[in-house]
Amino acid sequence: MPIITGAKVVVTCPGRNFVTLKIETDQGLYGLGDATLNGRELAVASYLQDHVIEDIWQFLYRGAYWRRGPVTMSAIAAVDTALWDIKAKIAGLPLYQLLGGASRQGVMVYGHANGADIDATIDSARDYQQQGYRAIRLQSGVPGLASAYGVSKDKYFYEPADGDLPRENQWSTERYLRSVPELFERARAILGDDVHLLHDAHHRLSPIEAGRLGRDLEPYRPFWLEDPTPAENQAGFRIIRQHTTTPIAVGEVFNSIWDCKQLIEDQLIDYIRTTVVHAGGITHLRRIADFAALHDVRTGCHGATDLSPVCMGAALHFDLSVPNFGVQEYMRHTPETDAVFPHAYSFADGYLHPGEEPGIGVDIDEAAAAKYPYRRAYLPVNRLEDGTMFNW
Ligand code: CS2
Ligand code: MG
Repeated sequence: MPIITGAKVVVTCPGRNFVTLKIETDQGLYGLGDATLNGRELAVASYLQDHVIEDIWQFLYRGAYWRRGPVTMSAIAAVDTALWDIKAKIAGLPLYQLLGGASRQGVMVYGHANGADIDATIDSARDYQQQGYRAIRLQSGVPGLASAYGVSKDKYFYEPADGDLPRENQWSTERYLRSVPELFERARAILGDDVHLLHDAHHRLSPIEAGRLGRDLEPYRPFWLEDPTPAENQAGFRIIRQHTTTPIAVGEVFNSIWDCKQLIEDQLIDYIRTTVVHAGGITHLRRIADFAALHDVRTGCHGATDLSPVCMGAALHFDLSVPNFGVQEYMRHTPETDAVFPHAYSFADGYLHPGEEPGIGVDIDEAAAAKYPYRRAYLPVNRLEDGTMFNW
């Protein structure tokens, strides 16, 4: 068996910041793990460089006095993913084979259609449909609001962390709740019945407002309504459930099974969005998925651009293997990012496949990474129209 000889942290910014852990062995084999935490990249880099040197998940999790939290769990995830990568490379198998083999032929992904208004959003969705996507997320600008989170200026590439200091967006729940049902009504009429339509509320609603939105969207049969309300108060989701049959997805900001225990146990959600990097790696994500399966909850891993190709590769092996897979988010990375992280995964007919290379099938070109030094970038914050700091 190869012996671990070292670990290094690569921080690079090919258009956006990524933190990657590389664990090296005495036999030239190495494993990679994504450790990117959007807007807090250097905190995880420091955690890895200064505190994490061991290789066992339980030791890292249970041995730490300050357990959980996004920084700790992203660091543990990077170690865990890199070790799975090494193990699969030693076995000479793509990682999904070590996870029990493929449960399906491909991983259904959803793309991001967005636009300044409803027409532009539907145009963008048609474009995705023509490219073969079977599931599409719809986000549109809200009439009367200058900007909206999740709506890109670029047709394909969207980067929410765009300011050296946090940008401020304006928010109006009333305007938003009026505009989304209209978007879905028109989209369903134009795009037809054979495409899954998704929407992300980005934690902007109270439970009762979310219940109303879910109910208003029911005639258009959304695949899911994501992050309707902040999930610190897990019991709040009961109110949403009492008012709508629209499926609910949550969890991109969760980092442990404890964050979703009640939501899953009480069947208050339909999709759990935790993913490899922010939820403790493959090892912990499998535990969450198994727990979810017992309660009829399916997976729907977060896959925005701040989840590096290393995370995407690992997530695809996980997705291919878990029985209760639902969908995988797929926001394409820029050509610069793809060049830093050459990968075996590929898209065809609405599905991604992780490829057959041993390990997770994603590499890092360290010389290319070195050309892009870290640049500070923050996610925006929200204020209501009267300037109140938005509370939800
Ligand atoms: C979004 C992301 O992809 C999503 O569902 O919620 O844009 C998310 O806000 C960013 O990944 C935050 O880092
Ligand atoms: Mg989201």
